[in-house]
Amino acid sequence: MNSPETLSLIDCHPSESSFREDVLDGLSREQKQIASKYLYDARGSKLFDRITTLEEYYPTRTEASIMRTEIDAMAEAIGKDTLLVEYGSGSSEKTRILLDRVSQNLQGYVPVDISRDHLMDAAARIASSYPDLDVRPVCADYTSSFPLPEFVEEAARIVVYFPGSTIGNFERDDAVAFLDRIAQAVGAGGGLLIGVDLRKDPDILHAAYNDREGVTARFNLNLLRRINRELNADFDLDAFRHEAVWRSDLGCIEMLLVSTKDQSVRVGEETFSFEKGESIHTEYSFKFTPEQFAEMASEAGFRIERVWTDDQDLFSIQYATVGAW
Ligand code: AVJ
Repeated sequence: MNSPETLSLIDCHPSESSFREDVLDGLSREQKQIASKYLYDARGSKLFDRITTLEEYYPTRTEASIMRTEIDAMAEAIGKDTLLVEYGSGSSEKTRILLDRVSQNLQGYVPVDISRDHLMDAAARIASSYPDLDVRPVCADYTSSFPLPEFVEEAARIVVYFPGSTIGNFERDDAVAFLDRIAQAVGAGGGLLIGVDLRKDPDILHAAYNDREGVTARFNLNLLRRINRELNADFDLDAFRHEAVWRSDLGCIEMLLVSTKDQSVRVGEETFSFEKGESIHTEYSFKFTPEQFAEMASEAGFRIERVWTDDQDLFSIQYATVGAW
């Protein structure tokens, strides 16, 4: 079924002007901020892939090991003739563990990602590894609404796969609103297979977001490089440093870019001033207790059916369904 020429793309890539508006708006705030989704340009996506292989970054390998251990139960939850929609598919490597087991049962696989080239590379690789699987990539910002391929009507159900604990990048209200949108998208009888990172010793968290090699620092600073290139700005990358701190008051890791001196930076026609020590907020990564996540999911209309964890309770994968409305 699959050859590179037949891999059709639904392209809803956000316009460059929304990036500009969001950056100008975010840098005008009292606490300067830029949404974490903008970390993932081509270089950012590559750096993130490297983060997932770091010794200190426990989530990816822990999630993969839970997948391998519990794959039969997950396959049973997903069922037959399901349309599997993956949000933020990235390099789709974890997906292979799932597809190795369920690809024959699926009606189709829809990887959704904001980084078009990364998406198309990954989708092409998946398509050639699973020649009988109908792969329909969608380039979109999955935090806003986007169309699913039309063949969705033929599916027995829709299951959204959302690994990586990216749900932790949303503040609580936004996370519930986002889960609510997933519930609407999959409809009654639909499901959500989601990776949810758990509360743990802050030292483990600190190490995971401040790796010794400095890959996370480069990932964070890449945002300024991207703004320089795409928005004609003049950030001095040597005058900002990466910081990631555990916020026990909020229950999250907060990632910042901190100005190391008083300076002003031009972005297009506008100028922004920074005091020494002033920061740009670039990411929250919330860590949940199982109860906290169940509460949020239920506010969005999901019921948690299964929770799988590793033997140290570092990470969880949860299966939730939408009942009849
Ligand atoms: C995959 C988005 C959940 O928050 O751990 C990794 C992103 N940021 N290191 C995370 C990230 C810094 C990652 N997410």
